[in-house]
This record gives sequence, structure tokens and C-alpha cells, in this order.
Amino acid sequence: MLKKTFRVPDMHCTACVMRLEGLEDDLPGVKRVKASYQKGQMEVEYDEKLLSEAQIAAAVKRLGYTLQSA
Ligand SMILES: [Cu+2]
Repeated sequence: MLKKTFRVPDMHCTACVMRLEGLEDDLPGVKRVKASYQKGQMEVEYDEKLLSEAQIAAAVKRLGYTLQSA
């Protein structure tokens, strides 16, 4: 299990946070997502055997946001 913090500069309200934290249920391999639009960051705890960073970035992109390395 890995825990990584990413920058998501295009989050701007709690609705964005809710959408991104929804990945916790929608993306297999993700254990926990903690997002903060004030910080423009999201912390993802995930199983690196099931999921790559690129797959997380793609899922975030599908929601309309940009994932960057912190
Ligand atoms: Cu928003």
C-alpha cells in the first residue's frame, strides 16, 4: 500500500472534493482519498499492485481535473 500526495490545481470547491473523493468507491485499488481544495492537493492511499499512478491520473482526468506530482 502506498500513500502519495498529488497536486490538483483545478479543484475549487467542496463539490470538486466530493467528486475526487468518490474515486475511493469507483476506482478499484484505491483505499482512501483525502482532497483539499484550499490546498489544491489530494492524498491517495492505494494498492500499487492493482493500480499505477498513471491510472489514477487518467481517472482524475475523466472527472475533469489534472493530477500533478506534488
Ligand atoms: Cu468545484
